[in-house]
Amino acid sequence: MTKICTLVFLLEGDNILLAMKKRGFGSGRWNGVGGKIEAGETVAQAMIRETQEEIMVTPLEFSSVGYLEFAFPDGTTDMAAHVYICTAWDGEPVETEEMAPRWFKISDIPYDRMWQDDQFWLPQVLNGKTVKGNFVFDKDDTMLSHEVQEV
Ligand code: 8OG
Repeated sequence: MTKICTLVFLLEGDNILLAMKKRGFGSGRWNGVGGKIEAGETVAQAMIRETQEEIMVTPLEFSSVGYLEFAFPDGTTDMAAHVYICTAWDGEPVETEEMAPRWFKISDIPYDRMWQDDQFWLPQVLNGKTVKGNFVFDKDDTMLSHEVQEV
């Protein structure tokens, strides 16, 4: 069984919003905002709901920029993420129990404190490309292989 999620990055000029995940899967890493798509939701509805829940912002203008699969053959559940870029929203990002948001310069993205796969696809996405990716991880969340295609 694969847990299908959303993942969105707010962009404003040369800046990208990342959020520190404070608890659960992926905690201690900077990432976009998102989570599991619930039954009965479209992907976009799930992306909007998760963004409201995690940083109290409502995405207004956004585009779909990728689909990523994360396999954990030795470990827990496989994951997949529909990736979005958001360029207009309602509200100001605020910290919640789940995430602490912070703006970064796109030139200073802290890839060493993010999931290891992000350096292989986020630069393309920020250059306007749409990507498909497949990544394999071990049980300690170390990336074993990566495959990224522009589509
Ligand atoms: O519901 P939960 O917070 O556990 O959802 C996990 C979030 O983490 C979801 O937005 C998808 C995202 N995610 C992974 N793996 C990876 C990854 O390797 N890189 C990035 N950037 N995000 C990931 O599940």
